[in-house]
Amino acid sequence: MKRALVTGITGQDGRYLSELLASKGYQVFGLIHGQANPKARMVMEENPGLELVEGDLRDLPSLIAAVEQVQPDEIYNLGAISFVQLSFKQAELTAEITGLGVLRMLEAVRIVGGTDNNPMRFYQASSSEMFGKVRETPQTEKTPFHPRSPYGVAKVFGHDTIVNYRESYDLHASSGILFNHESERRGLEFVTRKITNSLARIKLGLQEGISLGNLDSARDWGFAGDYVEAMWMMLQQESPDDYVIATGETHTIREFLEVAFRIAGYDSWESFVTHDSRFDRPAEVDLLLGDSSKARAKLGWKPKVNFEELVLRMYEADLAEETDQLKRGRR
Ligand code: GDR
Repeated sequence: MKRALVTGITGQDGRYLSELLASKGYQVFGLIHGQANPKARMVMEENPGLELVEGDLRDLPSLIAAVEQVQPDEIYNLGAISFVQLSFKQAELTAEITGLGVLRMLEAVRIVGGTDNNPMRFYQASSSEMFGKVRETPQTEKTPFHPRSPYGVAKVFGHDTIVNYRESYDLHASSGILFNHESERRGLEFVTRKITNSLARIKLGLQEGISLGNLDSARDWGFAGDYVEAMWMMLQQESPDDYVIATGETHTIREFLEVAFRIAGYDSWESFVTHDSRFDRPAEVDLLLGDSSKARAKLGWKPKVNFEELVLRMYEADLAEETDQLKRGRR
């Protein structure tokens, strides 16, 4: 039975990935910090075979102990402060966890090691935010980075550290440069879920409108469930490498609003949306569009859920959830 250690197990991707790995027969271990982490119970209920291990990406000894205890075949480093806007307010903490956390995990792997015949394989969650003020469109593995937030800067540090450890110590360490990936499990602070959840509440008469920031930025949005498959595929390769994971389609926030409101049965969205400068960012990433030809050719990966289907499934899940809460008198 293969053993996988996943950091960020309570996040959207950690939850999809642990289900995928369990379905493939892995014993999955989730790194978790904090004694009374409220999300621990949720992930245990979703994935009863999961085992939780104490550890904190800020604390190398705890990571060494976790890797030593679990002896994983594969490590997926998904743990991060992942909300770009928050990273402007907590820049140092973001560098500490999203950036240095990668270095610490790699050090733990290097120190504990695997056997020569079975070295531990490492996946790093790199991000399209690294492209920031994009130098070319579409973006590929070769496009230079120009991050626009403390989060993006920290991810570039993590990404470069993966390359350096791969070259220095011959580690089987791969990076997935994942473009935005969403689902009904997305946190409510991210724009897609904020829109679908607010829209469901508007439909049920629980909310009047939505306050948003910049509507003109464009993102290459895919479905998170498809993207965790790419993570696993990368670690099944003979050699480690970096891969862009994206749909190859880009849409503005406006277009997301248009599709979502149309699905919900409205003719237009404009009268429901107001601008709130609190959601504007000091520096913005205007346009992301990924070219995932390498992953498609080498891994045989391709996205299964398209943009419209993604918006629909998120809206329907939010409508069902809000309706249920309403019936139970919780709204
Ligand atoms: P992003 O995702 O920053 O691309 O990073 P997010 O959904 O937060 O923002 C997308 C775009 O929407 C604009 N926007 C708003 N964003 C939020 N959150 N709230 C608003 O009210 C709002 N109004 C407009 C933003 O300015 C931005 O242009 C995500 C994260 O998951 C990262 O961790 C990950 O690495 C990248 O995707 C790929």
